Amino acid sequence: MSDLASLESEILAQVSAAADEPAIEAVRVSALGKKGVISERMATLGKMAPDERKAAGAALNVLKDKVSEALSARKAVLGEAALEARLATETLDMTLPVRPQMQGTIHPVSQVWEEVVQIFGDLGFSVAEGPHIEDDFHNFDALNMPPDHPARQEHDTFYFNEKPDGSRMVLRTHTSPVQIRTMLSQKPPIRIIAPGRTFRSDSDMTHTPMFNQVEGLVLDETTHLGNLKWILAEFCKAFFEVDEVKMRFRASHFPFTEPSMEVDIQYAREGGQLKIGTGDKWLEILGSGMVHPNVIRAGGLDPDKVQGFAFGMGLDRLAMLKYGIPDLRAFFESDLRWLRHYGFRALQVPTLAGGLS
Ligand code: 2U9
Repeated sequence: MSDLASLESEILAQVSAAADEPAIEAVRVSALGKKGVISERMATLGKMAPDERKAAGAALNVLKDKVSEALSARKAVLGEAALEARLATETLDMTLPVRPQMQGTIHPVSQVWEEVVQIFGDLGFSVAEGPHIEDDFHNFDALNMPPDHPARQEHDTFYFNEKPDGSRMVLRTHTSPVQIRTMLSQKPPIRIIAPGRTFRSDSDMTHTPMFNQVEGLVLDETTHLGNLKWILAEFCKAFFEVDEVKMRFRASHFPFTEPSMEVDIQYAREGGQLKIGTGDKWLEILGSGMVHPNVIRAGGLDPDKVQGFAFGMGLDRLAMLKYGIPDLRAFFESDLRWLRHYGFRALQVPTLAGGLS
């Protein structure tokens, strides 16, 4: 047997004997590595006569290819065997019961928020949003609430520290600044609702320092009180999911509307639950009115050309009424038992046409 042939059978025997990946790698290094036997033979080619070098070089290259192929093949066989061994030990017991998964719920305020957005969306309103931290102009001045207005007092409103110019930012006390911003940035006709968080320094069974409101604003050239009454009636029927609802509009006063009206709906108490749409009791659900000319002017519009109505209601209060939830404070305590009890499985909201979407 030639020298090269015996080297070949020696290396191929080592390859076959390699029992795992490190062993294969060791064979590779000893044969094909920089100081491996084949590489060393290659290094001697330079000293040979040209004819001899040609033949010996070709033979060494053949050997190199054979060894590389043998190494790859052995590696594949070992890899396959290792996988088989792993699969044999790592069995999965498909009969084991699955781990219980915690399922969250939709907060009643989120549910009611979506319901209100859906209903007013069906009525042609779009949703507007704005910052929670506001300046005096958008939260008070523009809404016809002069500096001496009681709502601006320290104990009613959350104020930030004074800025160098002496002004103070506030946590918005209503979502009305959103409508002012919309008036200043869009041309009438305007038909928007502004749902969102609001903040007042207040806390008892029916008041929390943070609460959610939804306000609406419609402005164009001819919008009148009749339109307001129709929109609110359609909203109440869709929201409380009843065919008829009796409403009462009581004269009231808000700085930003003139005339102003508080709106009550009729209800009955049945088995400790409120039943909306029937009965002989009155429940106040919202405030409304025709937008005050001063507010239209502050919004950059001409009150001789533009008119319309606005309304406001508490989203949290709507949730309490519709879903029979007694204490407002519990809404924001993140008590899991409360959330599981009053929360919703998935968002399903009533449409104006009736039914759920
Ligand atoms: C603009 C012009 C007018 C919004 C209005 C009410 C009446 C109202 C309360 C209901 C319960 C607030 O959450 S609550 O305490 N809101 O009674 N809100 S009219 O009037 C506006 C708003 C913006 C530019």
